[in-house]
Amino acid sequence: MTDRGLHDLALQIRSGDRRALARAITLVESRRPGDASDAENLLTGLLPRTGNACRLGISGAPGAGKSSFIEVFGKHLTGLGHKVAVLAIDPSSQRSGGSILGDKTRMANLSRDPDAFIRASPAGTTLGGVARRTREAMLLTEAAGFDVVIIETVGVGQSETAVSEMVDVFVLLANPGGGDELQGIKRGAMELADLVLVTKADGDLAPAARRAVADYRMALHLMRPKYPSIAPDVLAISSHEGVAIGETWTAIEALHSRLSREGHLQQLRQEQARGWFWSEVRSALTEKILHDPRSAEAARRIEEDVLASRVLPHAAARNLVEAFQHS
Ligand SMILES: Nc1nc2c(ncn2[C@@H]2O[C@H](COP(=O)(O)OP(=O)(O)OP(=O)(O)O)[C@@H](O)[C@H]2O)c(=O)[nH]1
Ligand SMILES: [Mg+2]
Repeated sequence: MTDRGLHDLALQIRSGDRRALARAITLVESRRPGDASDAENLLTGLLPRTGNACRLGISGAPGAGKSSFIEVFGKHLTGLGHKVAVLAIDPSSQRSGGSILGDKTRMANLSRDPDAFIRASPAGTTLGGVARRTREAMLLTEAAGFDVVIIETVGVGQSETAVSEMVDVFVLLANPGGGDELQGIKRGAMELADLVLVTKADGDLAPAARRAVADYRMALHLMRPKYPSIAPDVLAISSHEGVAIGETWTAIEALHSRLSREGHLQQLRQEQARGWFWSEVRSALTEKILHDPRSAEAARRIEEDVLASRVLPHAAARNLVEAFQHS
């Protein structure tokens, strides 16, 4: 893209143009060599305009009610005058076709709302790659003036951890099962949660949802708190009947401003930036090693030794780095 083209794109994004935003995210996601430097220049120029959103992670098992919740929650927020961006990460490529299709119908109202922006990440990429592109897409949405950015992920594999490492507040959605359901929720996901929402608290499921709230409170009570003196809240919600949607935002807003007031937010974002930086250092080094024919050949040999249990991975890594340094 020409300098002029990039400049215009940046201006359009800053004015909140959703089409320009979508184009910019496509640029960030592109694997074409020329696009990488365009994306970097664009992001660098927009960086001073980022960081002002409430960054929310929303996760939960397949079918927990994420899309239904984001639809009504997002509408609630735009009704309050917020601008809401939803970025969906689905790390399992087989599922995403169906899930994205489902989301289009489940988030029909929100996707038509001029104050909302919805984007699903392309499937079939590594989680690390998806995470980088999602972080960068988040920065773009912030530069475009979206003040609530929701990053949605299905609670499978490591995607919850990846999302929790790029947001301010991590919200876990749980089915109203309690008991056995509770066993099914990974402890790791619970430990990441700043807020647990028990979904589908309506009709026949309402009593179960109330019991589940008590179960989750108890379970969270027994866990190591994320912040000393801030206990994660548990609420029962219904997206179908609009129960506790407003309360959910009130709780998130209160937590976000408390984190900000007490300095936790700044510290959290600094730690995230540090983690991001070092993870990029690791991938840049890996890329350099694999681009150098001799090092790549050494890597292949050393990897074979590791697979055959002839060398410890730790020692093998050290050998490879030393071979690369001297190449
Ligand atoms: N009774 C009731 N059912 C709900 C509610 N919210 C969602 N559901 C139902 O639960 C099912 C799953 O809802 P989704 O919103 O698609 O859940 P999801 O977590 O996005 O699912 P995946 O995208 O497949 O991971 C659907 O059949 C919904 O109709 C609710 O508030 N009450
Ligand atoms: Mg969904």
